[in-house]
This record gives sequence, C-alpha cells and structure tokens, in this order.
Amino acid sequence: MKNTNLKLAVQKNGRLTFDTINLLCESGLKFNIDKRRSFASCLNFPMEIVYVRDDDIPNYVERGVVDLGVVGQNILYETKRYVTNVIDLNFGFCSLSVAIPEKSGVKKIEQLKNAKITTSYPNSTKEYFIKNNIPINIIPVSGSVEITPALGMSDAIVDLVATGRTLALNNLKIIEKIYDSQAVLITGKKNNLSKGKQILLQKIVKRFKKVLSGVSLLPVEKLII
Ligand code: PRT
Ligand code: ZN
Repeated sequence: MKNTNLKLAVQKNGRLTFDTINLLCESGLKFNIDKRRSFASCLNFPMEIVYVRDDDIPNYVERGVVDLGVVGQNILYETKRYVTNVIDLNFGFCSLSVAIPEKSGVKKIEQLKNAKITTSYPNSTKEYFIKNNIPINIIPVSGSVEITPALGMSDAIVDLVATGRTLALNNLKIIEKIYDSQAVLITGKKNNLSKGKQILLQKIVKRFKKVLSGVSLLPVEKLII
C-alpha cells in the first residue's frame, strides 16, 4: 500500500457493505471486488479500500491507521471516538429504540424505573436514561437482543430498528426512540491528513455528493489527471 494513497475502511461483510461498494462504483472508482481479500487498490484513483468489521472503523480512523471510513452514526454515538463526520451517505437508516414486550403493562418510559434492560448499546442506553432521570439496570449482550425478554432476562431492550420486523416477530413494540442513524463518511480530526490527501479527499467527496444528489457519473479511465 502506498503511503500517499488515501485509505478508506469499509465494512467487510454486513448491512453497509453493498450500499458502500455501490456508492464507490457509482462515483467512478474502479477496483476488484473480492471479499476474501482484506484490501483492494483502486485502479483509477490513488486510494486503497480496506475491509474490516464496522465496530473497528472509528478506532482505525481516530488512530490514523486509515484516512476515511464508512460507518453508522450509531457506532459513533456509542463509542464517542475523536473523528469528524464528512458527509451523511443516505443509506443504512435505522434508529436506536427502547422496546418492551407487547403484553407489558408499561405505557411510559418512566415506568421502566429500576427495570432490567438488555442491549448491545450500553453507553447510549445509560446516557439516555440518565438524561431522563430514570435509574435502570443495564445488562450488556452482544447480539440477538430481541430474544432476551422472552428468556426472562430483561423487562425491555434497547436495539437498532429498521423495518420493525424483528421486534414484531418477537412480540416486542417500541415505546421510545433514542436516536436516528444513517451511514456517514468519517475522517480524523482536522490536520491529520497531508495536503496531498486533503486534495484527494475533496475530489472524492465531490463525486460522492454528486452521486448522492442523483447526478449519474460516467466511469472514467483516470479520475485525476
Ligand atoms: O460483522 P460486523 O461487526 O461488521 O457487522 P455487525 O453485525 O456488527 O453490523 P450489521 O452489518 O448488522 O450492521 C451494520 C450497520 O448497519 C449498523 O451499525 C447500523 O448502522 C446499520 N443498520 C441499519 C442496522 C440495521 N439497519 C438493522 N436493522 N444494523 C442492525 N440492524 C439489526 C438490529 O440490530 C436488529 O437485530 O437488524 C435487526 C432489526 O431490523 P428490522 O429491519 O427487523 O427492524
Ligand atoms: Zn459490528
């Protein structure tokens, strides 16, 4: 990998992968897509694409291991890394919400006082309930949060919701939204990038913005000449 090339971290295999790759392709970038490889060099722009787990992206960007990353705002709110949002990417929409069993007698969030709440977002959950002055017991779990009330593990969950199908299938319903989220392009805080990389970043962001505003760009042999 060349040091002067921009390094962009994208999710290797998950909900953001397809839309991210799609955005890169529509922006005119050419590269070989092979998920077995952990990186790909752009053929027509000085940029390397690095495939990693989404949770690691803010950390890599903060440390300057990569220059840019595509990640959900939810991960940024949860991990509070020292990074800058360059642009909203208009995909990966979801919300972090509080949900309770459909049969629960709870009508208002205040009634969850001293309740057990399972979540993979303990920091966002803690912050929300503290802000609302409601003491609760957070039980962190790393996945399949929606099953935990039925197991008797919790009275409510805090989880990401997109279509709401997962909640419905598990007889759960939303009582409160904590925040909305979408995928964003992030970079390190100002002055992390060399002058050359800043110019490359401006060029690529200009292309992303055009694609996001519906302008179709023809692939070109070389994006910068
Ligand atoms: O392996 P890796 O760590 O990279 O991926 P991951 O499994 O941690 O994340 P992944 O691929 O599930 O999600 C990546 C990002 O997509 C998240 O951080 C969000 O920014 C965004 N996103 C958008 C979602 C959803 N929609 C979503 N619906 N992330 C997760 N979900 C899950 C949710 O947790 C719940 O289990 O989908 C279920 C609910 O979906 P609905 O449609 O039934 O409501
Ligand atoms: Zn993840």
